[in-house]
Amino acid sequence: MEIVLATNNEHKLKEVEEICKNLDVKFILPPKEFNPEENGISFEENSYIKAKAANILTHKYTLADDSGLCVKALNGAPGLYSNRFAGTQQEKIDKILKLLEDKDDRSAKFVCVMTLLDKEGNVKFVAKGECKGSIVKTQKGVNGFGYDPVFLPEGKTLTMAELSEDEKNEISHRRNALNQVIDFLKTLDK
Ligand code: ITT
Repeated sequence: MEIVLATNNEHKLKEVEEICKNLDVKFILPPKEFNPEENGISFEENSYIKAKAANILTHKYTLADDSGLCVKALNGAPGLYSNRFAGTQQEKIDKILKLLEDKDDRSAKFVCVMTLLDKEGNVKFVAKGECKGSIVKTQKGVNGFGYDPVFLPEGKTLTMAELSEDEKNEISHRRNALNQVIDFLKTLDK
């Protein structure tokens, strides 16, 4: 089965491909015109906007991933705006660390909402995955992407960016959402 992964983020593609490597699914990226305006007010809405935009261009099964980091002491920010929180990724990380400087409660979670559309653009499945943890005081690690260097997953002693690719993919919000999508895809085979 061929599925368009409605993203411009190559890290997401790599993680999704790795998690699904034993399945009979080939992920392809949308054409370069894919540039949806993510103007929804929830992960669910933005996930649908991305999936629909890619489906209109390709008329194929489409999967979108809208994700972000939600920090409790910041009332859930950057959340939906994780990618637009500041300029470079380093500036985004610096901004989080600065905002949390005097905060005792550093709990946070990564959220991922995946939307699967069929060829006709109908919603077939929506899944939400989370990964709970906290924000460390000093960034560590170079693996993964985004906010991984400042995120300490619950029960771990290493940041997400210090974990190996496989270790991240075992516990991530993306893994969690994708497991549900995979279970759904298996029901289509029957
Ligand atoms: P697409 O919209 O093209 O899929 P994007 O990177 O803009 O790519 P989002 O709108 O979903 O994706 O924004 C998610 C941001 O949240 C992303 O740019 C990262 O900064 C952060 N993020 C999401 N998943 C993450 C992960 O696994 N590790 C670290 N940061 C993550």
